[in-house]
Order: sequence, then structure tokens, then C-alpha cells
Amino acid sequence: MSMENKTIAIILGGGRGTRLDPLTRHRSKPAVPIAGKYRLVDIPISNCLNSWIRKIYVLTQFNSASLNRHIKNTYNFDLFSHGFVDILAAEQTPKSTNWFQGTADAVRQSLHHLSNYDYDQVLVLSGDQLYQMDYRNLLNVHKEEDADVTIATLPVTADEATGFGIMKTNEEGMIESFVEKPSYDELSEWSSETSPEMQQQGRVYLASMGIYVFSKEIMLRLFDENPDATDFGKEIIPKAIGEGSKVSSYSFDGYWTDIGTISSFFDANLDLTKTVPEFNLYDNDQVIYTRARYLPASKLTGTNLERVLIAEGCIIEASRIERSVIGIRARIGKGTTIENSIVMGNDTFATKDDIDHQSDNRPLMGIGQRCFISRAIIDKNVRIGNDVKITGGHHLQDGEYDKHSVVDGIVIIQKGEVIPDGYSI
Ligand code: ADQ
Ligand code: ADP
Repeated sequence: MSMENKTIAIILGGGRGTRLDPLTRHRSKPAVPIAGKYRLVDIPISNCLNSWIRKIYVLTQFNSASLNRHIKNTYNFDLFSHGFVDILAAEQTPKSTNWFQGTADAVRQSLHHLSNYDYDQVLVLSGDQLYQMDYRNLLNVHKEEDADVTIATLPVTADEATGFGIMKTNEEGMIESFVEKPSYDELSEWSSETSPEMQQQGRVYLASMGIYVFSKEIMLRLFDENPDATDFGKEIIPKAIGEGSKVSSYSFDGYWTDIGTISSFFDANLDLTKTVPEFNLYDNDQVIYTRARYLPASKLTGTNLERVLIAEGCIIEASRIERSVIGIRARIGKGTTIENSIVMGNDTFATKDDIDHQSDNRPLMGIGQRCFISRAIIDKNVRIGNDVKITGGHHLQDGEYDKHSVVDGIVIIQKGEVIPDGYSI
């Protein structure tokens, strides 16, 4: 049987962390919309499917209705394929009454679900990264090196290095030391020989991508012998290296970016509007899957468009949209300008009832007329009136306001928010 058949993938869907707040205030992180029509969790799941890995668990702190609906409606495999995508939420059991305490704890608490399957290795993946990887290459390195653990790695700069697990390898390419998120002062000891091209860009630190392959027995033993360890980067990986396990490195050279913070999420989305984006949604072989929604084509009138991603089902009469991502069923009124923004769209079209209730002075779902929106994330089902002005940027103080939040100068209008006519941010 091939390696991918004997591999179970576990996607870490997010901890208690609030780095994507307020997008995660009312939904679990894997359900956060990205690129106009996908959800964050579609990225690692699609990578698995493209790598022929068909047994997939998504671990999440809470099992939101939206995540369930999305997974169940999208990834229902053929009855005979033996494949599945299952959500495991932190649960109260006789042994634990807590949420997952960390990445390793999340996997540990989920292991009893795996015991029903015949597997040789576990592939641990993060739920908040944007990249396309054929995991079979990673699995092959794991096999060829006869490794206990294999970590996917990428060379990064000193500025980036402090945010990652950084490692050093010996002549055989085995990892012999690892430090989780070293301080800037420690960095000098951690540089590695990378390719001349990488060195020129200052990328001399070998970072862990947080993507691990563990051979089954080693993983079970590491958990057993370290009952208090809750985190892979801080505890399990250093322990494995410390005790002399064979920890190998798989070096990745494609595009990879973290989308776990508001600003990295914002940049990664807007980067998709480049003429040639680093992340290729238009790849015949590495399809990104998502829920099939049977939406009509988007309808546009009188809009000047410059580098815009527009999903299906939109009705747009705006004057100008530039460098923005416009999500499913978005409605944007006449005379409006949108630039450098993410508009996530709507879960439903405006109904007749909705339109009839406009007399209550509640704006229609979507964005009204003559608005100006710049450097903003407009979450789903928002009702923005006419003549609204939203100008994000570093002149704004980060924080929570009556009708919006500001993170790193980016204005976020929360899901379902109502912004009256003439409002100005
Ligand atoms: P971080 O990304 O900082 O570093 P962490 O915050 O632990 O590590 O998150 C890893 C992934 O697990 C994320 O997708 C996160 O959402 C998820 N996660 C965290 N806690 C969880 C929990 N309790 N339950 C479920 N999911 C949870 C890690 C490694 C570094 C490495 C970087 C690469 O520790 O060594 O360099 O990833 O991004
Ligand atoms: P998000 O996670 O992006 O915030 P959700 O997936 O929770 O959004 O969906 C938002 C809304 O869409 C739900 O509150 C619900 O009203 C509606 N919806 C979508 N699909 C269904 C469905 N199959 N059954 C019922 N409601 C649905």
C-alpha cells in the first residue's frame, strides 16, 4: 500500500488564540472566508486531496455550525473510498475537562479516534497557512531517510526568524538542534548554509513550517513519555531531537505564507490580485476545493476594475474597484469606490421582504451608493448605507469602536453589522 494510504492527516484548526479576532469572534478559525469563495480550511484539505491523502481530521476548539455545514457539504466522499474529513472539537471527557491546551495536546486528545484505522504515520498540518504542497514528496523524504519525524522547512530572514521554530541540520541533513521562536539576540548562533540565491535575500535561517510527519510508534511514545507536553514546537520536537530520534528536514521551495494574523491575512488576500500571484488558484493540477454553491454569474454595470477578484453571484454597480477581493453574492451600489479591501460577500441574496423593509431605515444587505472604502475588511452579511466613508490606514488607532475594529490600521466591519447612511470612519 502506498504511503499516502497509510497516512492520517490532522489539521490544527486553531487554538484559543485571538490573532484573527474579530473575524473569529462568531465562527471557528477554519471557517474564516478567504479569496472570495473559500474557507481557510479548504487550503490544507485541498493539499491533502491533491496528494491523495483521504483520511483527514480537522481539530477545532469549538464546532461551529458553519464549519460543520461547510465540511459536510463539500467533502462527502464516495461510499467506497474509505476516505473522510471529520471535525473533532475539544470535548469534555472523563480524562480532560479542558480545551486543547496546545497543538500537541490537541493531537493527543484526538488519538483515540485514530485507533480505528490502520496507519503508519500522522501528518500534522496548520490551518492558517497559504501554500500548495504535494505532501507525497514530504512523505517520501520521511521514508527514504527512515526518519522518526520529518519537518517541512523553509529558509527565512532574521526579521521573520523570531516568529518561527528555527533549526540546524548536520551533514546528513538530520536536524540536530531546534529552538522555538528565538530572540533576536540568539539568532547569530542559528544561521545555516542555504543556497546562494537564498543567502542573497538574507534567508539563512531554517524555519519550521509547522508541518510534521510522525511515525506512529514514535508519536505514541513521545506522548506517553511526556505527559505534560502540550506543544509541538516548544516541547515535543525538542524532546524528540534531545533523545536522539531521527528527525529529518524536508526543504520546501514554493510559496508559503502565514495567514494567522489580520495583517498577514489581509496581505495574502490582496496579493491574489497581482497579475501573476505567487499562490496560483488557476492551477490545473492543484485545485483548491470548496463548497459547490450553484450561484449565478456576477453582474456588473459601469464599474472600472483594476486587479480585482470577484466571486460568483455578485451584483455590482460601483464606479471603481481596485486591488480588492469581492466575495460571493456581494452587492455594491452605484457611485461607490472600493480599493485595497476585502469584501467577503453575503450568505444570502436580499429577499423581497428585505427590500420592502427598507422603510425601517435599515440599509440593504451589501454596500450602498456613493461610498468610499479603503483598507478595510468587510465581513459577511454587512449592511452599509449610502455615502459611507471608511478610510483605513495607520493614522487610525487600533482598537474596538462602536461599529468597527481597527487592527494594524485595517478597519474591520464585523459580520452582520449595520452602518447607517453618511457614517464616516
Ligand atoms: P505557531 O504558528 O506560532 O508556530 P501555534 O500558535 O501553536 O504555533 O499554531 C500552530 C497551528 O495550530 C495553527 O494553525 C493554530 O491555529 C493551531 N493551533 C494552536 N493551538 C491549537 C489548539 N489548542 N487546538 C487546535 N489547533 C491549534 C508553529 C510552530 C513553529 C513553526 C510555525 C510555522 O510551533 O515552530 O515555525 O508554526 O508557522
Ligand atoms: P460564516 O461562517 O462565514 O460566518 P456561516 O457558514 O455560519 O457563515 O453561514 C451564515 C448563514 O448562512 C447562516 O447563519 C445561515 O443563515 C445561512 N446558511 C447557509 N447554509 C445554510 C444551510 N444549509 N442551512 C441553514 N442555513 C444556512
